[in-house]
Amino acid sequence: MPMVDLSNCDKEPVATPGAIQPFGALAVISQADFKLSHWSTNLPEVLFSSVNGSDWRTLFDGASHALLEQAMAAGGSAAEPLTIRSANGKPFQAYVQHHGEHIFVEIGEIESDSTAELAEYHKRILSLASRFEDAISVQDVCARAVAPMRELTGYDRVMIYCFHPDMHGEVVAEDAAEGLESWLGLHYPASDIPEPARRIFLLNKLRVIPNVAYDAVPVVSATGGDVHALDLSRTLLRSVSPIHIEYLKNMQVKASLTVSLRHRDRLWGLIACHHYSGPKPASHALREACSIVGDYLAGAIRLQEENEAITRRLRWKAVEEKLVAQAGSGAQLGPALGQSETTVLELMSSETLGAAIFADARWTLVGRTPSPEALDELVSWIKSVEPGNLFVTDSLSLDYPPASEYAGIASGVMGISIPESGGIYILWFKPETVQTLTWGGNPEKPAAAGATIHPRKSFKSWTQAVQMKSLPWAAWERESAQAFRAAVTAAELRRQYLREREARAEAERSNRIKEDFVTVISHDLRDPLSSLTMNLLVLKKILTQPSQNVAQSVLRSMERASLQMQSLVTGLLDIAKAELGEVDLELSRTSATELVQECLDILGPLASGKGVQLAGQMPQTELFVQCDGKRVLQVLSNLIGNAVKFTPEGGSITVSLSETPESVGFAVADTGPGIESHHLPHIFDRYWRGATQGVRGVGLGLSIAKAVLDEHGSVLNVESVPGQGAIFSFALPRA
Ligand code: BLA
Repeated sequence: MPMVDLSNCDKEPVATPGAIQPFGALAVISQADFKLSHWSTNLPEVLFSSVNGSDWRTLFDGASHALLEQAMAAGGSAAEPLTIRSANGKPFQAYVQHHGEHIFVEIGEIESDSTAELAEYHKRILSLASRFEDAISVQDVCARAVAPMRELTGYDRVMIYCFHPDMHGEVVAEDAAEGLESWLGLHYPASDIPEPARRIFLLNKLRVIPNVAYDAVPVVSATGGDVHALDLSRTLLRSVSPIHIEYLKNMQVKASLTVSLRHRDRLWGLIACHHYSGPKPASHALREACSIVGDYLAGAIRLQEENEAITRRLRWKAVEEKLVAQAGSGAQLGPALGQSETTVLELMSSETLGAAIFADARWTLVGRTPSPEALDELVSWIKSVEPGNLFVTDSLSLDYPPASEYAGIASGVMGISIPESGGIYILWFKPETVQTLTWGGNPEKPAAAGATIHPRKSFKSWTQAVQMKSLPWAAWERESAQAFRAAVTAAELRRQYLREREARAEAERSNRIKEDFVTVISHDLRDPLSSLTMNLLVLKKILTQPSQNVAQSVLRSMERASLQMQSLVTGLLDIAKAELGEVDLELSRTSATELVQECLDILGPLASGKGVQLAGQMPQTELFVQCDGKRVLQVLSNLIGNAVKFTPEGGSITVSLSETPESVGFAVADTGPGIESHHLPHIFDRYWRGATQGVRGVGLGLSIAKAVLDEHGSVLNVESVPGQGAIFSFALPRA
């Protein structure tokens, strides 16, 4: 059997059937000219008077003209019927109402003693309403309503039918005559009550079908116009769509009365009353009573919903407050929200079994979640499909197939993003819940005969497994997520502000320390050191006698020590100044070739003294760079000095220059022991000495070299293969 397109149900002309049910007659008067524009073909027969042209007055007696005119002028409302008489004096009830360009006059038999009936209903309504007072839930309210409602109306079955967010419905309460099979808990697809029918329930609270097996009475137009243009949605008599009649007949229903339960412009559900034992008229008093019960019930449901919402809101607000306090306690955001006493999981319903927080570039996971790698991919997909800050689905793998791998963990996902705070994501997960909905009849199989759609014949329940789907996210869960998003955004902004303030204070503190350090070295240490060195030199000059040889040697050693100290102090000062940004480079066009040559000249003797070969490798043409020559010389001689220190006898050191269009590269390569890779990150630390004990001053020299190159906007690179040597290199811009 081909699948039937159920969206066709939405195309049924429900509001404009061009016919009425036969429990009354209809006269439609044009607002423009007060002429009769349409009437139901049973009108003459009901009134025992013929329709003559377009003058509606000919239908009624003189006294009724005034009554009707008054009602028409007043705008009309169908609430209270007027008693009018036909031209030959027979009394009728008439309901007059305006809608669009028309005035609708619905005419019916006079009912006996409506007032007494209504008084009786009134008592029952009050007692029914008082039962709602101590109800504890929506479910409870509905359960309390059905039996009194059945007693009051006398129908064989009274159900409360509630619409789910996708507009499919469920029977949430039921009271039925003995012997009837229960439909409580059954689900029905949205197409059973198409959208146009639902829309009418927002305008017209009541729908009465006193006899399902009726013959529709056509409506005709005085001008021969299209009767299907006439909107009958506000009338009581509007004829029922044949599809729905067939549906009711399939259900063995002989008469029905339906009352809408609405919250302003939202159709919450219906009270559906079925009668199986035969046709059942609904008097004016009964309709009024049902309408009032509908109002009470809708109000009581709303109250419960609001109570539930308030309770939930209070709970989640308390959770939110705790979470924000935890987040503000200084710990990182992820652990604060996911690994503390209260976690983000508690913001959602108990079906939410996992949550993941992405903050500070890492995931913190709570409960059952996909892996961090899967989460990275999921988030980038969400970013590509949802530009907003909230993403919600209860069937993730439908749009995102990779998620079918972890449907058992995350078929439902709700996510919030807080891009303002450095890209924070919080996701919540609901597992796949293979829901077994018990449908009243197979919703996908209405019998299709030819091009016409017919409703199902079988109402045997069957279960439908909805796979790869989680339980839906409730409106309050979205609300909770969004409120939490706002709270975290505010808290994060505040944290960022505090963090920045702290960092600023820290930077100021460390600068002050460096400044103090520079002052101490430059004055308090350097001055006495200089004077010491000077005095040593003087002493050396005075002590010239051979007997003073011992003293001489002591002096020489003191001199070496003091010179070394002085160079150390100068070095420290250089670094401190460089870090404070106080080095004034004297940039000029300098010959790189000459710089290297100079270094080779200075350090050549040192190298050959150690039995190490020192050689230059430079292009023929002289290369020029933009730099502070004195300082770069310091750097180069430092690097070469180190190389000499580390290279064992017989080894070699090569100082080379290379060129690119923009820069000149300097490299000092040695054949020493090299540097272990795990030492590489530390060699620029100030006092690092490497594994080779006893060789002094290396660390400081390299830090200075690095600082000087930093100032030049250059970087000191090092490569080394342990056992084969090391290469230090840097580049300077060409001049
Ligand atoms: C109308 N269908 C309705 C109404 C109800 C239901 C309550 C409105 C009642 C009324 O107008 O009197 C359905 N009734 C139910 C259900 C239960 C119940 C689910 O008691 C459960 C216990 N119907 C179909 C299909 C189509 C369809 C497949 O099953 C479409 C092709 C159409 N239903 C349909 C139409 C109406 C309707 C067109 C409007 C009838 C009208 O107002 O003219």
